[in-house]
Amino acid sequence: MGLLSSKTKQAHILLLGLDSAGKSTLLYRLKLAKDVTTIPTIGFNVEMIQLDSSFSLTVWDVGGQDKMRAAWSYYCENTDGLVYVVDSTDQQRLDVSRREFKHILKNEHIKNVPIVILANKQDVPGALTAEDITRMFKVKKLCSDRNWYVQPCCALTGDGLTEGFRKLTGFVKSHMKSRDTLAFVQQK
Ligand code: G3D
Repeated sequence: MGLLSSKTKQAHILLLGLDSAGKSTLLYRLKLAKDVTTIPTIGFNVEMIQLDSSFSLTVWDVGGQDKMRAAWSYYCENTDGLVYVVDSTDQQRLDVSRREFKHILKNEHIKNVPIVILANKQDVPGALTAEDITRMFKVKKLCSDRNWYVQPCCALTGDGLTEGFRKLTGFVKSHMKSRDTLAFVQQK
């Protein structure tokens, strides 16, 4: 845990994925990681995490149950980055997850917004690999307008989580920078 300096830039991150993909587990695990600083928040499923001294991510887990999925698009406004969690062992619902993924990417508010897909539950034998998920979700095609990365991870042990969020931090920083530059040019 730590305090947020006034110089720290903040980004708003949406954490999506079907129910049981592992979103709560990974947020909890990140909180325990020694190379991650978390800042106390009042929300039940909101975590503020910091991987470098000048930048923090406020991560919103809006839930993945049927009725919550319908509301995902309402949370997209002012989002600087997306994390999409896939249960790499749930072959039965892979199609549903893929459909939701495709649908959310069409949202106007998150056009060009970078995304990290977490191929979770890699500890389970037979889990689909990050390469499998990349291919099955047609990530290259669907995310051709944005920076993206598919990170294998295990939310139970924390393996791969810091790497995934570091990757996202890098993407989000450059996304925010080019957005600010564009706004500055348009003002002139
Ligand atoms: P959600 O917040 O996306 O709905 P949860 O999902 O974080 O509640 O996780 C759903 C279940 O998956 C939990 O098991 C949790 O322990 C398990 N889980 C999450 N991440 C992993 C992982 O990396 N590996 C394995 N093996 N299991 C994981 P329960 O039994 O509590 O429902």
